[in-house]
Amino acid sequence: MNIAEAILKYLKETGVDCIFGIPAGIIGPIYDALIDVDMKPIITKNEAGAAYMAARYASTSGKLAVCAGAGAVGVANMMNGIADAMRAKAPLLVITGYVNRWQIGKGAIQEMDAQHIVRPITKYSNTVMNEAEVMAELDKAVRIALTPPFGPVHISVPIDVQRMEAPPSLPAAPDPALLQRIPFDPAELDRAAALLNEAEHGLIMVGRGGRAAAEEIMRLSERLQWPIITTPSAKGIIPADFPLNLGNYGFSSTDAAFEYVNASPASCLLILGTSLGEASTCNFNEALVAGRKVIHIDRDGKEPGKVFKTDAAVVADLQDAVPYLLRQAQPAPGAFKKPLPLNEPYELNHTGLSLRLFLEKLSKVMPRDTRYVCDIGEFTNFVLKYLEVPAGGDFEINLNYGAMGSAMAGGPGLYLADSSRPVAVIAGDGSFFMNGSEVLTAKEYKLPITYIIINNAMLSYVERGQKFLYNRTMPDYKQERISIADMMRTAGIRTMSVDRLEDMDEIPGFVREMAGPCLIEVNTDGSEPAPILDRLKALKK
Ligand SMILES: Cc1ncc(C[n+]2csc(CCOP(=O)(O)OP(=O)(O)O)c2C)c(N)n1
Ligand SMILES: [Mg+2]
Repeated sequence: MNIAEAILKYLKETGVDCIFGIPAGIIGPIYDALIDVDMKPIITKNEAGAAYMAARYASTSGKLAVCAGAGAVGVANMMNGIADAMRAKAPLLVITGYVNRWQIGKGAIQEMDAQHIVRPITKYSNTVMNEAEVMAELDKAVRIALTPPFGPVHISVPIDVQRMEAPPSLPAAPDPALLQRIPFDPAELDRAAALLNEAEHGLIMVGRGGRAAAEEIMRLSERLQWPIITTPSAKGIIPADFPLNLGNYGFSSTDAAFEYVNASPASCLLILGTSLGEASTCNFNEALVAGRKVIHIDRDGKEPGKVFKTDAAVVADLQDAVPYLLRQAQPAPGAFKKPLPLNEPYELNHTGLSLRLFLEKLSKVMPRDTRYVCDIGEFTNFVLKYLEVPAGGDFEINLNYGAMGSAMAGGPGLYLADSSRPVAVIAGDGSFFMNGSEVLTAKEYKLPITYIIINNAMLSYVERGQKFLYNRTMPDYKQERISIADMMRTAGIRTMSVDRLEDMDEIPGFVREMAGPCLIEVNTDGSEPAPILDRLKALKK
């Protein structure tokens, strides 16, 4: 067995079931060895797509995702996806090939120092020159990726090393469940419980870390009668119709969430599983915590206290911490009354199709258990505020990194990690033109993903943003309208167009029994004012 084969054998034993990437000469032995193992190669159209797919695969499942490509040209294309995985705390292993050891320094084709280029956006990055050390280095990198806080790791292996005979004994594959256990301090949790019981009114803020303990969080919310607000990354964790869910807070808050944070008697804030990034805090606005006792529980010890001062900081897994609090929490005497609807009524203040009304209707025409993956653009503000994700569904976005095109390419990653529920990508025309070629990867592998493309024929976020910030814009942000549905139809993708809300009634039939991806083009004229002021005001600060 050569080293390339040994690497794949080890990964297979670790539970890896697919590898994302594009082959190249210097990673050839690994792609050759892939033919003989039971692991699905996902050959994307661009390594950027491979890295985003792997990032979404890992960020939604917590499973190790693997991306393999050329050390120079391949890893340069992967950069955005690796950085995305870093901000999403997603366990991603990047394996790149390097030139032969004897060629180093001579100017070989595709010679580039990938190790140091990706170092700041990984938890670990190394080039393994000594064949005796490859497997131990691989094992070390994988364990680092799978130890909370998860993150991307990289190893680079010269092509001649990949071809050499592997040592007879290989490291034992890690047990991810064991690596993920976090011991917690019950005394800190007791302090947190005391603070909960002292406060008459309170508020629970749930971040993406809450995904693992959603049921228990809802039981705690019911026991205390404290409403829940969710960060953009946690959208979909608590069903929209849960009687204590006030919806999204931070970037494009619902009106109800904003109101409760800014004008409620809540004297205690329980923060669960969020890094409190700019997008979750209205640009680190103290309004969230002002005059309140603050409890922050996260499994990443760097988070509690990083942004806001805490009265109790607990480093623990929410699956342990929330049931513990639930056992100690006193039931509330009164009942919280959720204000409905969560947002001010719609007013016609634009021409063309309303994106708000489209999104308010979307979850009623899509399968209830759809997992939405949202890209980055002005439409994102509408999605966060107005899309309601019902019980059984889910939502995924990486707003902390905020890369356009991340969901266009990332959608297949979600489906490959868990094919039990449908996946729908929501993206703009700009995001489509950036990474839309990965729709064809979904076609190649017959992945039944619904791409919902909001086509306003412009980069609306920059068009509106530049106008707001600098009082002028340039015509180049607007583009001649191109029918994305026509383009994709030529490539053999099933498409439909939505020009009026009534067209949406065809969606249930259109997305039934899919044998591959389909695309719904939503044509708007971009004139509807978006709830975008938070982000723009933050840029002005
Ligand atoms: C990779 C990347 N480049 C640039 C940006 C800055 N940016 C944010 S949104 C946006 C425009 C997005 O256009 P589109 O997808 O059409 O959505 P719209 O804003 O029109 O709703 C740009 C350029 C970014 N976030 N990511
Ligand atoms: Mg656009």
